[in-house]
Amino acid sequence: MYTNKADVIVGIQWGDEGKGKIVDKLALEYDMVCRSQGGHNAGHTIWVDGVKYALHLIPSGVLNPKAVNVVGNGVVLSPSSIIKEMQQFEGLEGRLFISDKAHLNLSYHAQIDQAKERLKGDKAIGTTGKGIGPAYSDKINRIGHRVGELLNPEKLCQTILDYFEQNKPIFDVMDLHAPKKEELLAELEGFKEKLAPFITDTTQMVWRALDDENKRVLLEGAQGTLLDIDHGTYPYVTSSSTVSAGACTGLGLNPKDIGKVTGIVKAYCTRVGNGPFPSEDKGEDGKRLGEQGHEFGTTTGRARRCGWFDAVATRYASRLNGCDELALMKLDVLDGFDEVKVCVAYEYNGKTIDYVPIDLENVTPIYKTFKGWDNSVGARTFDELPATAQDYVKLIEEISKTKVGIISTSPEREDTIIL
Ligand code: 2SA
Ligand code: MG
Repeated sequence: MYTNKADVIVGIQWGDEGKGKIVDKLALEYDMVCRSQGGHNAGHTIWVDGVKYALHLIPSGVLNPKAVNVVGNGVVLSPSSIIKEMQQFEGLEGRLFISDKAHLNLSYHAQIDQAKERLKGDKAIGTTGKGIGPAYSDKINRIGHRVGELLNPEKLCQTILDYFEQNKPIFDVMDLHAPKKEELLAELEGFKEKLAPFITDTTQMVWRALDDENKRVLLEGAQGTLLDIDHGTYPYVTSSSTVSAGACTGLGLNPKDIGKVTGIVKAYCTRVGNGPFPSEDKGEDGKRLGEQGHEFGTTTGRARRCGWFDAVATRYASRLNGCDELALMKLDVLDGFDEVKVCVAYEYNGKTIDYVPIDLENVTPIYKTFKGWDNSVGARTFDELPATAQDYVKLIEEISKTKVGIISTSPEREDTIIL
């Protein structure tokens, strides 16, 4: 039973670890690529034969003509966003499937998200403003609407109008108004027309692919472990389970279905939005990391906060996800620094600790400093790396207690070291 397993790719930091490069490569080797959580707050850009594709909700397997792509029940789906994304591709029917149990993320969710952020002032989370939190809140609150309901727009339209009626006092505070019935109905009918051929019971599909068809299945994570709703830096997190276990509930899989777990880490750290970030460098080095690493969000274009590699947080995240190995991305961005640092422990309440406490904002990082190196860029074997860069990688393995299996030394697909 359950001999054929699904492999998982998961972000180990605060998202933007460079999952795109790994997933693009792997998507060519898998028959099915699935998303299990998040929504159009995720995003990466893929270049194929000089053509640029922006992906937010559609799994990366879309660029492999032989792969089937699944948007699982754990995702919050913005119909307008996925319809726009779909326009980049031809012949998606039979290659893209959306779970009828996924929850709808509609335009009012984004309005609520943005209004709540405004009302929070300087306590704002720094969300992407895409309605992710409100859509998941409605799901957990049992007042959400599921993708399958799009198949009956009349009924869904009425349920949404009732929802606005029932919550009117709350929406009044936020200055939000119910959509007009005719406009809402027309919009929902448009969604049905475009999306109906793709809506199905994806749980059964994934089971069939694994159990009966012996297909290779990849589960593609979005965001990162430190943004996980339970295990991240709450409340400065996203609203979904970003860890590998979340990939089970988000697709209808069981823990025995999971095969290899690859954690993606960047050779330094970044985060967008607010919240604790112990190894952040607010000085020249942080600025330089941002410039050399082109650290601007693909979804919102925001500049990312930058800092040094946090090996303590990596060990925590690796244990949470059950990582078999780490893929260490963007090592070349560290080229040219006089010194490179790794956070190896925290000082917390006067003690040295090696774990991630609940109040991460109250730790001070303890660093090991390396003399910098110049030319890791483009290395394709471990031996080609400068000696200090090799030591850097070995220290990361040692403290995070996880093997580094892949090292990326440039955005080019070939500039990758496989260990
Ligand atoms: P939200 O909009 O409710 O999910 O925002 C809550 C927090 O989560 C952060 N967040 C992200 N941080 C980095 N990258 C994100 N998406 C990546 C991208 C895609 C990826 O490149 O756009 O790596 O999978 C992402 N999505 C949400 C957000 O900044 C808030 O701190
Ligand atoms: Mg990204």
